[in-house]
Amino acid sequence: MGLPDENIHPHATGRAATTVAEHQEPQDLIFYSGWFCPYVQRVWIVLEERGIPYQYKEVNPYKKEAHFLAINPKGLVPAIEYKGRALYESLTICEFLEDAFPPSTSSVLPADPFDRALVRLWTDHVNKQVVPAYMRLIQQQDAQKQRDLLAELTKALQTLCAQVKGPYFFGEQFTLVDVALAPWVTRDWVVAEHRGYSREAVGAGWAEYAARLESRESVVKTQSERVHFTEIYGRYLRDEAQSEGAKAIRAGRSF
Ligand SMILES: N[C@@H](CCC(=O)N[C@@H](CS)C(=O)NCC(=O)O)C(=O)O
Repeated sequence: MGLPDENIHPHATGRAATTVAEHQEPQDLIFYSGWFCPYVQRVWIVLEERGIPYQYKEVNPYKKEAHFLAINPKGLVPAIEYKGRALYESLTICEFLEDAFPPSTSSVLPADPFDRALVRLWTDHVNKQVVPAYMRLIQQQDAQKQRDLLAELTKALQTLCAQVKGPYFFGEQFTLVDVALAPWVTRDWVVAEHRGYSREAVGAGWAEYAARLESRESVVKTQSERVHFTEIYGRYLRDEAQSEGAKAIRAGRSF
């Protein structure tokens, strides 16, 4: 029998399903996606923000199918194929899209080199401080360790919160910092419902900033229905904490 992860809902739902349906035609850029994956959503947000033509292909990365391992030897989504060449790692792909499709009307990096560097600096903070704290908080079963991780996550977000210029992180422009963070903001209800997280506890203006990210059109268009996330996260949170899937996650597999 395979891992339960192989049995996740097979395709996007809600607004994301409409977006998938609009991107079935062959294009130079093929986007290998898993509808549920926050790293995938980063790339998807950039594709939608920038209006880049792409063909959507759904992959279940837990199946480790040969055709997909040929695209990404790590077997992780997201991945892309552009004119026959493959690339993976969410932020690397986002940067590639910026370089390969030079900004005409929209861009997720500022024009000024110093500002670009600052955006990369804060994107790194999201990736190295916020995301690991969030992921470990969901997986942790021990109550005291959960409290410690909640404090760690809140602190990492407070550091960001203090820098938000508004309406977006870097001001008027919706940048890679917002892109890198948005998928975890749209999923923070999981830690709010099960781990005591509160947007208000992060600091003044955070709840408003989070709501702004959540309602950004590119974020809305790439979001599936909550019920199907509950199926996935539920097994790490409560009764199924001892399931094979949960053990695999704790053993280092990512989701
Ligand atoms: N660092 C990678 C992480 C990608 C990742 O962990 N994707 C998960 C789904 S959310 C995956 O493909 N997991 C399959 C596995 O662990 O076997 C990125 O930023 O793209």
